[in-house]
Amino acid sequence: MKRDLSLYLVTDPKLCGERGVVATVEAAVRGGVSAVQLRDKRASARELAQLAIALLGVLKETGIPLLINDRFDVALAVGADGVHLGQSDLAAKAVRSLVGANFMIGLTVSRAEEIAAVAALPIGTVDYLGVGPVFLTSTKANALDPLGLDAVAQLCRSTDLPCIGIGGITLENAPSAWSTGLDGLAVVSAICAAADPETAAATLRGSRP
Ligand code: TZP
Ligand code: MG
Repeated sequence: MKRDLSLYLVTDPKLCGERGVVATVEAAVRGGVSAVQLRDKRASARELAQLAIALLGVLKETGIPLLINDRFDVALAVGADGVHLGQSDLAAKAVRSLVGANFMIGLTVSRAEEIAAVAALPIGTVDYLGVGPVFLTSTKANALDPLGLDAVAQLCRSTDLPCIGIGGITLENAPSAWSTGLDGLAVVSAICAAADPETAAATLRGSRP
């Protein structure tokens, strides 16, 4: 099934604050996010699974996919829709050999060489690319330098896979991020740290030209 990844929320427990991840996702869904990734670098596998099960409850019957950052084992264990891998995680090819064709695999890329490596894989290994950081971000520890709009546009043009931009995307700069040809925008703080995540999501939703 082809999924809509055009407004992709990545959760952060700290930025969601007292409201919590589940209530933030509920609000963001009302505002129009089309995909959710559970990302919690500090959680144990069991904690991640528990939170994932709660989020699957929120997303049930919405058609909005839930992806798990890093941990395809957790994603499989709870029946989530996919995993988002970084360049240091298990190789997408190895993960694909262990999951079905309907299980989504996303991969973060920041350089032309990383896209070339994906292009060399069997078709269907990777479903979409997370491209970034687009702009400067303080959300991710040890984030690379921002790519900037021209480099993002160039990376997008070099692949047929859907490209989802991430890193420093805000309500204000979202239109310029769209101008690169990205297929979707992924945000953490723009929604998780917003006083009103529903309105933030709706504003981002409306930013697409
Ligand atoms: N990967 C690249 S940048 C980033 C991740 C997870 C963090 C993006 O967070 P924000 O708050 O949307 O800049
Ligand atoms: Mg990772």
